[in-house]
Amino acid sequence: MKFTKENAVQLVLDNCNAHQQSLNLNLNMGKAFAPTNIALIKYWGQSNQELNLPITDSLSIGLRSFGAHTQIEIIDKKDIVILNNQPISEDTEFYIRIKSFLDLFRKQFNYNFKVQTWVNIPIAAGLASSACGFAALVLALNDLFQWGLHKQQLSILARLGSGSACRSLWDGFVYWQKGEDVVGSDSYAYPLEKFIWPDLCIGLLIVSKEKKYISSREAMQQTVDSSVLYTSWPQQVTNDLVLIRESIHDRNFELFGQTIENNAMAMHATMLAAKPAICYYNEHTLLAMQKVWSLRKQGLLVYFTQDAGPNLKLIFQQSNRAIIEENFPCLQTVEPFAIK
Ligand code: 2P0
Repeated sequence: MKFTKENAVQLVLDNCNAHQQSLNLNLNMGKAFAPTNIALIKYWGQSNQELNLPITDSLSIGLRSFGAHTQIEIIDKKDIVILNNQPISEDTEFYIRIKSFLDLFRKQFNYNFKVQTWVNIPIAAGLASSACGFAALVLALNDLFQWGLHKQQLSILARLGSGSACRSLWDGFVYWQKGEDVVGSDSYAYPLEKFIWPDLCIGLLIVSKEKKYISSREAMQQTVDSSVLYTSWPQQVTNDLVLIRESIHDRNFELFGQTIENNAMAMHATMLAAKPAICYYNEHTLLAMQKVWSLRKQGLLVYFTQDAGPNLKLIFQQSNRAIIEENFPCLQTVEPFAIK
């Protein structure tokens, strides 16, 4: 019998006795914030599409001030979804995705919900808005029903909404272990709390706010199924995870930047070799990359990473912030480890 998302939800909730705890509804309203995350060593390719199980481990960084605030209430009639104060129509992909996710919980909790989310990043522009969105939704459900679930379990639930959402429950460096269990009970993320890097800066370089032309989910599958370069990807990730851990441990910024940039380029190379090719760059992306390379040639330590969209995230240290912002006037800089 196929193990479904519903089975996976039931497994998590049964283990924590959530049915009983749900009798303590939190005044019919749950609230939460989840930061978006940027993958430094990417997740690209699934071993199980139903459960969003990844082929490799991955490592990300939480963006603290950028993310999703979500509020969830129980209502009488059908689900209402509101994004940034705009009601979302029922025939949109966005509404259907949220509703389908809520359906996973209706076997245990047969309610309808009003979900309001405020996201302060461009939607669907490769800045992981679905990651923080699903993470915030799961946290808000946990608050509403007072499940008291451990973050590990919440990470599993968030993964069922969107793979990278399982990493969006923490600030700082976060590691998603792919796990070995075929039903995903050990495929969750956890924070690398010991490691902080106070002068690390991430600059969001938005070159386009357009919706991506192919979803990450489809693009991943197309790459796994048809790209001859994909066979080398798991080994690339294994090597890069060793390098990035070493660089974080030693605060070796050059190794850190090189590893991240190379990992992103290698991921996009696997996509370019897919049939048909998947290309998330546009001309502005390439110009920005060339500018980064040219600045590096001049001795400035700046690197980039790119996800499933044309935007770049620049990586640099606080000491170079002013000069980098001068070179990229529209850059939005985040300091993931600055003291709150
Ligand atoms: C990541 N990405 O590790 C990789 C790197 C994009 C490139 O996870 O289900 O947001 O489409 O929301 O998890 C993007 O995919 O997938 C992703 P969907 P998800 O962050």
